Parts: sequence; C-alpha cells; structure tokens
Amino acid sequence: FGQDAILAGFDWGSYLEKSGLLAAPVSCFRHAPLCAQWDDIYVGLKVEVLNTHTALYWIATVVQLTGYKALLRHEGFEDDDSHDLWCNLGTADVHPIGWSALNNKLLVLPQEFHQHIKDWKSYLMKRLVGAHTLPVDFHVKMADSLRCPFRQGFRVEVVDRSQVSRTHLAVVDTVIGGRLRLLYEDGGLGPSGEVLSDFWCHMQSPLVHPIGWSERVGHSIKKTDENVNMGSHPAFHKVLQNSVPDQFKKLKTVYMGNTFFEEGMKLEAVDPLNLGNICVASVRKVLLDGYIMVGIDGVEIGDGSDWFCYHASSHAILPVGYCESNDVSLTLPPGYNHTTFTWTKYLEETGTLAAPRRLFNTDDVGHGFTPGMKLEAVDLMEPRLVCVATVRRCVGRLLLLHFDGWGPEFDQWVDCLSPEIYPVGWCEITGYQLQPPIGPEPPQGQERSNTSKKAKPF
Ligand code: MLZ
Repeated sequence: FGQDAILAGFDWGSYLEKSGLLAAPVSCFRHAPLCAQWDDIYVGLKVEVLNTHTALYWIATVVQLTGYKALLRHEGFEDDDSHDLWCNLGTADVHPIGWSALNNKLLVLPQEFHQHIKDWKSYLMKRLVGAHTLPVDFHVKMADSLRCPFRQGFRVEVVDRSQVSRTHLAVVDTVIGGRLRLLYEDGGLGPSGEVLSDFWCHMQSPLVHPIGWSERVGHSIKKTDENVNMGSHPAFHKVLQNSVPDQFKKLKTVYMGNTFFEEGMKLEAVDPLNLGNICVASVRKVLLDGYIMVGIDGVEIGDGSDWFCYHASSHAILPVGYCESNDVSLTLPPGYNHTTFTWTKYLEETGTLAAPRRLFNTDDVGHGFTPGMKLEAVDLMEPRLVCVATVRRCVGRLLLLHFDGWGPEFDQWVDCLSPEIYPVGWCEITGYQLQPPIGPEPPQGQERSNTSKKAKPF
C-alpha cells in the first residue's frame, strides 16, 4: 500500500475545484513553514513565474490561494482564465517582482500577447503601479523553516509500537520536512536487509523524547535486545549521537503542586489506538514533569501494558462531561449504554472522583479551521502516511479529521496545533509522498460508529 499522489494523477488544484471546497490557510498551521509570513500572502499579489515550456519568466497575479498553492493568471490575460496555472509558492519557480532583473534572467512577453497588446511596456507599467509582491526574503524564510536539528544517526526515545505503555530507543534514519523515520535499535532486519520495525513522527511529536527522558519522568522503557544486530543498516553506521532536550519542543510547564492529577481520577481521553473515539478513562499513574499514564475504562488488559502517557497539557485528555457539553458521542465502557450512563452515577458506582476541570488544557486557541477545509494529515495509525484529509468537526481545540475516500472508522481527533497536520502543498514542497484519496468518497451523512476498527497498535 501507499501510493504516490503524483503517480496516481492526483492534483490538489483540480480536486478542490471539483469538490468546491477550500483548503485550510497556511496561517492555521503554526509549525508549518512560512506560517508567520502568510499574512503577507494574498489574492492580488504579483509574482514572476517560470514558464517551464519556454524556460522564460513572466509576470502573473495570484487569483486564488489554497494552502501553499496559488492559482496564477499571467499578465495580459486579464479576465481570461483559460491559461491559469496552479503553482506552489513554496517552490523556487515563483519570485517577487524584480527578481529576474536582479538575477540576470529574462522577463519575456509570451508569444500569445504580441497580437493584442500593442504597447506592452506601458500596459505593464499600468498594471504594476501600486501592486504588491512576495516579500523579498520569502524563499530564504522558507529554507530557514525547513532546517531541522535532527540527522541520521541521532538517538531518541520513542513510543514502542508493539507496546504503547513503554518507550524504546530508536535511531533517526531519514528526515523529510521535519518528519523523522525512526528505526528501533533492535528492530531487526529482514532477509534482504530491510528494516522490520520503523516508526514515523514529526520531530515535535509528543511521542518522541530526548535520551534519558523515560528514566527522568518515571516512564517504562524497553531494554534494547543486544542480540539483535542492526549493523548492516546505514543509519547504524553513523557515530550515533544522543538527542538532547534542546532539540525538542518545549511543553507548557504545568504546576504539579497541591492539586494535580491523582491515581484513580476519571476523565475523558482520546483512545490512543482508535483516535476517533473519546472514551471514559482513568489516571493510572502520575509521573514527573506533568506526565500521567491513562487507561481506557473497561477494556484494559490489566497489566498496565495498554496505558498511554499523556502530558497534562495534552489536547487528548478532557474533563468529564466535555463530550456531552460539546455534542460528541462519548465511548462508554462495555456494558454501559447512552440512555442510562451519567457521569454522576458512574463516579458514584466506581467510588472515584473526576479530575478537576482546571487541570485540563482546553484553552480555545482561536485556530481558524472550519469544517470542510482540506489539508494534508498524517494517518497516526500508520504514521508513515500523509494523506488527503478534510476537517470534519471542530470542538474547542480538537479537530476531527476525515481521510478522503476512507470510511468514517478511520477518522481521528487531533489537536489544532498538532505537528502532524500540514497545509495543502506541503508534501510537494518537502518531497514527502502524499497519499491520494482511494476510490470515490463513501456516501455522505454516515455517522461514525463507536466501534473499534482494529486493535492494532499504530
Ligand atoms: N493498510 C491499511 C492502510 C490504511 C491507510 C488509511 N489511511 C487513511 C488498511 O488498508 O487498513
């Protein structure tokens, strides 16, 4: 599986035109390249763009924006959209006005115009007076934001995909657009040297940590099996280098003083293995630095191996009653049903307390996403895959993402600040493979059911 969008003939421009839907603007994605610059990018900007057929530059106007992609109309065509072209502003073929002159490139009037514009010099002057263009440092900023503090051979601690309650040492193999391909240190190699167990996540993912993190906060870590030799894989040929806290995103500091989460307290939590479900859950263990281990009520195996570590500031843990007040269907423990379940009764029955509301980070961050917006999003159950997706719902800072062409059982709740969601055109800029929608969209109006799709870890 895993099909490249370009090979499959997928094109964001025509896909969006067909569906009539909009892409989420780059300014919604705070970790994305050029997010901070995006206020200066708008419809009406003029740019110099390379004509790939003639290898010459000409001037064009942005007539539409979808993510990083701009629909350009060449100067001279005015209301004629027949030659409009989609262009990724993050790639190097689009420049501010004046760039050609500075770089000794020819700005050449395309053949087609010779007939109908007689005095094109004064025509152009008229069109350019008062026009705005890309910031001069646009591509420099772009390159800066793609710099990444990780390289092949860096060691990290990352969630163990075979047992989510513990971490495992891993080595960075590949970095694309800030996303890391990690190889578990004893992941094993197949008969032809292929890696049997890898894991992908963005360098700012909450699942990846510097060396020493597990021990410091009291999280369990799998011991590397020294008998498994990874020596024949190139990532292990490097002088391995331990990653340090400075390379990672700083989390909101939480004060763990007098009132903090306590073992046994109840809450609502996104099920780490079925990310479309928000479930009745319990705090199982309190670690240091604001981390807690959470178990999903009624389905725990009992040995703690299915607990999951969330930071107190995580979007994935919510106070009791959150689903009800936001009209989200809460996934109940087996044996309970929606007509009879109430939190008050449940807390009474189980003799437990609800975790105090103020411990949760449900701050509304004013994110700008709205239902229907398209984006490129990681399928966190197969985190190698960046897929064509749609925002289905927005609840506080949570977004319910739908993967185009896939059933509602694949939907996932993610934080609006998740580093695993990207603007339309991100894959094209970074060279990451984009997964196109498979097949046509399933019939609309179908509500997701609360059933587990698969109990397969990631
Ligand atoms: N092997 C998996 C791929 C699912 C990928 C879905 N991405 C939205 C399956 O077919 O179940």
